[in-house]
Amino acid sequence: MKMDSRLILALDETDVPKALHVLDEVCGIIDAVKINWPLILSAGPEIITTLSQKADVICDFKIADIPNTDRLIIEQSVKRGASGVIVHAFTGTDSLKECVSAAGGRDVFVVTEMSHPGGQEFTAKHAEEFAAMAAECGASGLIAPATRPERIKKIKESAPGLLILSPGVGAQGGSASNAVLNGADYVIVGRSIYGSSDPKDAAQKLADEIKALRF
Ligand code: O7M
Repeated sequence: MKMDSRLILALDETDVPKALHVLDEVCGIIDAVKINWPLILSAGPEIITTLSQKADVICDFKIADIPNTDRLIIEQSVKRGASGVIVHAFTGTDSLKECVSAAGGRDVFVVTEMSHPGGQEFTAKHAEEFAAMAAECGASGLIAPATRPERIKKIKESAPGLLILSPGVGAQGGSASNAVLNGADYVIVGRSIYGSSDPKDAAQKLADEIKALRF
């Protein structure tokens, strides 16, 4: 994945023509597009291939299963054009190692502490362990919460070599600047871009905000 604007679009728009329009508007600005079940269930899995012709696609299936099932999901995602996948960590080392192996060099990003309030109930208690395990298993990066930027710093300390992708900017109350200043390499932004009346302008403003911090 390129590292230019450091902005990843979370395209959770379920109106498929609108989703395609949003991506066309912002694909010159973003570094990648992340897709999740809302768009896949609306558009069908072919959307992975369609979008991969316009941008790097990260399949956010938050995979969390036994190693064999994890492998089957990742193989199907890669076959359709995913350049990265997102997986949960709580399934343990064997599952995570299998995910990295199945991805065959594509990026595997591992969820640590989730950005919503409920993320503090369980995931926060194990986030540093998840991060260290992800590093040990050969993952490319971690998902850490822009809603609690001080936690990004802590999580990064547990796995210094891994990229940090940080969701929770905008609609969930987090700020792109605070996330990046606390160690995020990329921010993941959904509704503040695809829900905007001018997605291109919204994305450009975020990209400019991040660029102004450098470095
Ligand atoms: O900017 P939003 O709030 O509209 O969208 C945020 C996206 O990031 C959305 O696709 C969520 O599913 C995802 N996300 C979180 O919001 N919080 C998390 O802790 C983790 C993710 C995520 O991307 O996990 C990989």
